[in-house]
Amino acid sequence: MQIGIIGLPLSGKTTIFNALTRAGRPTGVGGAAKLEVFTAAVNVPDPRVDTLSKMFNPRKTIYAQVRYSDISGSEREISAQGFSGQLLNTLATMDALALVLRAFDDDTVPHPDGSVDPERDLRKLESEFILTDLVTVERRLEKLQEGIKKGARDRDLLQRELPLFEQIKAALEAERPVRELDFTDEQVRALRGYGLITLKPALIIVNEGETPWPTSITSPHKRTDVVKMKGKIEAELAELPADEAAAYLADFGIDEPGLIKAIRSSYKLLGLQSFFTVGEDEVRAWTVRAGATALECAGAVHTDIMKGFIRAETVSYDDLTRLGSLAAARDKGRLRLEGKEYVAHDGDIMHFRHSG
Ligand SMILES: Nc1nc2c(ncn2[C@@H]2O[C@H](COP(=O)(O)OP(=O)(O)OP(=O)(O)O)[C@@H](O)[C@H]2O)c(=O)[nH]1
Ligand SMILES: [Mg+2]
Repeated sequence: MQIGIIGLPLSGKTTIFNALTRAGRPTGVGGAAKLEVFTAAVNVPDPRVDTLSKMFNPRKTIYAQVRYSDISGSEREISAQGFSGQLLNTLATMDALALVLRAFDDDTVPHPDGSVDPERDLRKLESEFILTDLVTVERRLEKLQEGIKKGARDRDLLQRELPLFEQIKAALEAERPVRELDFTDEQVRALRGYGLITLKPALIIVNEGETPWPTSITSPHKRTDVVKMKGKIEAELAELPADEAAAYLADFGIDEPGLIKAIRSSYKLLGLQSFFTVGEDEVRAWTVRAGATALECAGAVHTDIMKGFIRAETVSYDDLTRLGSLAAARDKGRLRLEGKEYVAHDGDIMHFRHSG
């Protein structure tokens, strides 16, 4: 899972990136001359993995990972001339976007728009994204119409795509991001290659600085979420060992580190869940889409396991931790043998029996 951090100049993108990844990148540059992307991977904190690791005492404990990219130098493009192909290509590779909004007042940090106004900044960002998508969609519509007129060989397919892109165009013209529309699976597949920015789930990060900033920004849609962070403080705390940092949170009025809030929210936005594999060698978290079948889970581990799939020995996290061991879970009949079509639950512990 890769999340692109984007926002207006000096909104605190790099500060938030540091708070999320402990990357310690220099901040406060403002208006980098060219597009630069820094990516860092972080372990997804999951107390269930910690508990399983204590239980099995494995040689290795492997957490799921999320990658964040600090996309800097995009501001001129956001503010003015439209997006470059390079920026569009970068955004296209992201699974979701984190939009950082400045909601801190600080005389030492110049404000390009004169005052702090996260609502205005969000509208500005969204309308730039919408305009960019509109260009993409209009270009596609022209191609579709041309292909249909010329009697192209895939004419039927083009005919089916036409109303889809017309619907999207109408939404964009009404200033609605594409993520707010509902699509069938087939439509989602059809849209995949176009890199529509406003189709990507959006995690809005309100960077509220040291004091809470009242804001009316809410999550209007299932593919949008809002998280508040105290960027500067959290970036500083990220430099400390985890237990020390935890001790300071309450002092700063932080109920939960942004790192955890952002990751939880990203899983929800992207419709993801976890399952675990356990053993003496390794306890490991895996990420799959919510509603994944046992066969898809097997595929996440290895394609060979998927191909030779026989059964998935499955026990829920709650049952396993309540009963204390796999043997006890088996005795109590809580360790089930599931087939390919079984729909995995978040937190299932799975062991795949396979041939080959
Ligand atoms: N007081 C305060 N200052 C902050 C906060 N977050 C960021 N800043 C400051 O704002 C300035 C810009 O922060 P950056 O994280 O570099 O912002 P950016 O969006 O990455 O900036 P560019 O990439 O240069 O456009 C720095 O001086 C930060 O220390 C905050 O929560 N409170
Ligand atoms: Mg920056």
